[in-house]
Amino acid sequence: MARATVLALDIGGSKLAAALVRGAKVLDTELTPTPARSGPEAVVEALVGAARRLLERGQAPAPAVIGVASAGLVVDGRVRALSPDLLPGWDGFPLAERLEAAFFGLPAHALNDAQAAAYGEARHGAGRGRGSSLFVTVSTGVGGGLVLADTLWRGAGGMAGHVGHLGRRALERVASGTALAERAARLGHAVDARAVVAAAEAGEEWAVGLVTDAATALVSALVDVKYLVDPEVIVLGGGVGLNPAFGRAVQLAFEGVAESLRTPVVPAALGAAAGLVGAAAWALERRSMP
Ligand code: BMX
Repeated sequence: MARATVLALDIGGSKLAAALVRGAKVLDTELTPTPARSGPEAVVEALVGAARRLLERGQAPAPAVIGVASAGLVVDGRVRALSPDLLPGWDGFPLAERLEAAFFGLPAHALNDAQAAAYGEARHGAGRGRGSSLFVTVSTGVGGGLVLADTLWRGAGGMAGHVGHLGRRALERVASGTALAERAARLGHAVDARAVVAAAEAGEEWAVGLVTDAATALVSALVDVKYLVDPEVIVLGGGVGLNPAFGRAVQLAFEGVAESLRTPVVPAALGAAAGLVGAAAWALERRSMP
C-alpha cells in the first residue's frame, strides 16, 4: 500500500503544483501560477491541466488515489477561503468532487495545505520522531498545521492550526508574503516579498524594519502557541519562511523572549514539497479505510 503512487495536488495562493508521489519521493512535478483572481473554476481548470501534462509524461505507474492540499478551510472535500482576498470566490467549493470527475472517478481526499505540509514533515521530514510539532508556512498567507502524538490534529471542524488568523488575522496582516509586499509598496518600494527579504539581508533599513516586524509578530504568535500546546518543534516552511534570512530574523526575534517561552524552529526538510508529500500520505491512508 505504501508503495502506491499518488497524484498529489497543491493549491496555494500563488502557485499550483501537481506531482506524482510515492512515500516521501516526488517522482515528477508540474507547476503553474494560480489564477486566483479568476475564481475556483479557473483554478481547478489550471490545476487539472497541469495534472494532465504530468500524467501524459508517464514518469510513474498510474496513480491509485488523489491527495489534495488546498489553502482555505477544507471540510469534506469542500473549500472555503478564510482569507477571501487570497482566494476570492471559494465559499464551499466542491473541490474533491470536481477533481474526481476530471480524473474518471479516481478518489480524491483533500485537506488544508498547511495541515498537509505539517503531516508530510511529521511523517517524512523535520517533524519526524518528534511527539508534537507545529508547521508554519509563511507564503502568500500564513498557515499552520498541528501534529500531536503523531496524529494530524485538524480539530472539530478542520480549523486547527490556522496560526495566521490568531488575533483575528493580525499575524497574517503583518507577516505574510502578501503583507510584506503591500507594506513595501506603501513605503514606495514596488517589489515582491522575496525582494523585501533580500533587501533586508542587504541591510536596507526600510526592509529590515518590515522583516523584523513580520518575525516579531510571528514569534509573538508562537509564544501564544507555546502557552496552549507547547509543541516540541516549529517547522518553518513556505516561500518566505524557507528563506534563510527570514529564518534568521525569526531566531533573532526568539532571542528577545524568555527562554521558557521559546520553541526550537527548524526549516521544513521537504521544502516546497511538504504539502504534496503530506497530502499523498493522507490520501493513501483514507483510501485504506473501510
Ligand atoms: C490563509 C488561508 C489558509 C492557508 C494560509 C496559507 C485561505 C485562502 N488561506 O491563512 O487556509 O493555509 O493562508 O496559504 O483562506 P498559502 O496560499 O500562502 O499557502
